[in-house]
Amino acid sequence: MKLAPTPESFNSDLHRPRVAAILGLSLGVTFGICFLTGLISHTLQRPPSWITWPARPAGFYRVSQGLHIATGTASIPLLFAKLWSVYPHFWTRPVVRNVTHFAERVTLLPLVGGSLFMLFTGAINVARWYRPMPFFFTVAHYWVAWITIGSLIIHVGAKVTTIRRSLSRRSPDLNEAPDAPEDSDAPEDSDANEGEALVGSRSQSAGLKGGLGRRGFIATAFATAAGIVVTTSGQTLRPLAGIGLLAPRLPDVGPQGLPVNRSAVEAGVTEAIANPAWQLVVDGKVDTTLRLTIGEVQAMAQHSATLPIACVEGWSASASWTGVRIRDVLAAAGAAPDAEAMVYSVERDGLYRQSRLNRLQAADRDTLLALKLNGETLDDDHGYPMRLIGPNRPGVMCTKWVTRLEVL
Ligand SMILES: Nc1nc2c(c(=O)[nH]1)N[C@H]1C(S)=C(S)[C@@H](COP(=O)(O)O)O[C@H]1N2
Ligand SMILES: [Mo]
Repeated sequence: MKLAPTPESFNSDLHRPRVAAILGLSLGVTFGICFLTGLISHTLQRPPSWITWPARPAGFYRVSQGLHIATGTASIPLLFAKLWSVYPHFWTRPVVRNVTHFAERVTLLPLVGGSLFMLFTGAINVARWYRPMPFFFTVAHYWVAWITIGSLIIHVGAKVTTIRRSLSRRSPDLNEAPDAPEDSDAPEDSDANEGEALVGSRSQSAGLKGGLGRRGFIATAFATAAGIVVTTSGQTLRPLAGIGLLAPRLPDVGPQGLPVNRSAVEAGVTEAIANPAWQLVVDGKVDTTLRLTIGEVQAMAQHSATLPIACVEGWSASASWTGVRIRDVLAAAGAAPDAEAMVYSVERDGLYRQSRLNRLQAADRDTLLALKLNGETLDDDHGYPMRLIGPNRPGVMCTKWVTRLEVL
């Protein structure tokens, strides 16, 4: 009698390489999209010197970040299903078989650890539960993403033969036991005891050959992924708001029908924005430093644009904004037409009290210092007396309670 289990002691169909390959392939797709959209979000917020993001298409960030959150969310049940499918490999002996096997095994720690870290920190950030993170979310989430994707690439490289073989329908190794060495005899087909009908229908069932257990397991993982994506997408797709059971925020709940991340009270700006002596200062590389009252800003040419606020945390909502064009304000101060600018809030601390406008964003016709939201004066919580809004701009960069533009 064996004292320790071997991968072969776990003879459930759920541990077949084909199950792992199908789940792994789906995870490859969701992780891939999540990584790329994550890079987009990161470089939009902290562009390296060689990237000047265009301001168009206006809704690009909204779609990209929506995909980021959706694929990250979908990955959670897929990852747990995949881990369940492959955990018998834990008992593989010898621990290391050859160089490829060694590379594959060594990268499992950063791969599994990194994946769990990414999905957990992403999920709690969306839920705005920051306490379990004694580190700065964006920095950690960014660097661990590289580690995770790096080990994923090595993992797929090491597994490519197994993946291809277990996915090809006609392969004689289709029913290979978990972790059976490549040249060993595959154990008997356990589908045999499932009756003629199933065996007969085998060749037609394209994706998920054989046992109902396997098929049901994969279907459950996909259904769970789809289910939580659909019930959280209400935070960005209005038609789904009605079933947004798990959506942390809904697009039309909040003052003036828009959600708020940080209220005027939380930001500690209530006194400053109620001060009748409020000024918008335009300085830096200008001909004349401007100090404009709210009335003077209101007296400038007003423009309206329908633009979304797209928060990094996945919710987004579209609204009509009215105010002055940034480019008009910069021109009035005599700034160069291709000027860049920093935008500052009256808020004293807080990570989002300032943001940068690159030359394309600053020059765009729809980049506004908005005074109105859907035709009404901005609510205090939406940035009264004025807030930055612009096309293809992450929510965190739509600075509220703007009091200064510094031309760079
Ligand atoms: N000054 C300031 N502006 C800010 C923030 C902030 O904390 N302080 N939060 C940002 C974030 S994270 C988002 S998503 C949007 C939310 O905009 P809303 O409250 O108008 O919906 O405002 C942005 N502007
Ligand atoms: Mo945000």
